[in-house]
Amino acid sequence: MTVSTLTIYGHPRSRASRVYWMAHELGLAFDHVPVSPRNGESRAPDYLAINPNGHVPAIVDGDLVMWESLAINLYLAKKHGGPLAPVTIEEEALAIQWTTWVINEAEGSCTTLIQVQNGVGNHPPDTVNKCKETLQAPLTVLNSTLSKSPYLLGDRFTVADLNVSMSLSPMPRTGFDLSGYPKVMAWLDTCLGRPALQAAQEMAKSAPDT
Ligand SMILES: N[C@@H](CCC(=O)N[C@@H](CS)C(=O)NCC(=O)O)C(=O)O
Repeated sequence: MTVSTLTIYGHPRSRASRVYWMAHELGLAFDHVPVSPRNGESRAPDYLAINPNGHVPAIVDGDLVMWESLAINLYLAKKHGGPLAPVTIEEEALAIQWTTWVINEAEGSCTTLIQVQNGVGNHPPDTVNKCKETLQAPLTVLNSTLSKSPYLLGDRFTVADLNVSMSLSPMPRTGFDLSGYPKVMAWLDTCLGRPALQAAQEMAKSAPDT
């Protein structure tokens, strides 16, 4: 394990799981400070001093205080290198492209589908159909890309795959039929089956529900 000054604030059953996954991929030692998004902890003044948005995750890494899960992952990949990190400026550009793409094109609809599924929020009756319709175009783009190479940047799993697959990870639980996107289905299985994600999910099993 690499000696690290990294502290991750969050709850393993939240978007913090994206950062825990990355830390495990990189073999980083880190301190985990539990901050729940569900019981007011993420809105407490001492946590707002770290992330004024009141969301988890956030990290402190040496002098750097940072929030936004997918940006944190891009930072950690760049800092620690290894196979997940972009090697060239072009790869870095594409990792940023795919990360911003998933946030803008797919994550919102995916999150809404999961909220409807869990009975969270007040969504109009046609919400599910609208979200499913919205997701078709980005899934077509993703499927087409994955028809040309096994991973988003080519032959190896990188931070781009981690960020995009984790953002799309709720999809199978929403009842969305992915069979029309076979490359996406197979790639999601591969990405979400990685041992480092399993390790991050072990943390979730022992975390309190609040
Ligand atoms: N775009 C942010 C979103 C963070 C976010 O919304 N986190 C949720 C938990 S998954 C949260 O903290 N909710 C509690 C709140 O907003 O009070 C990221 O990816 O880090």
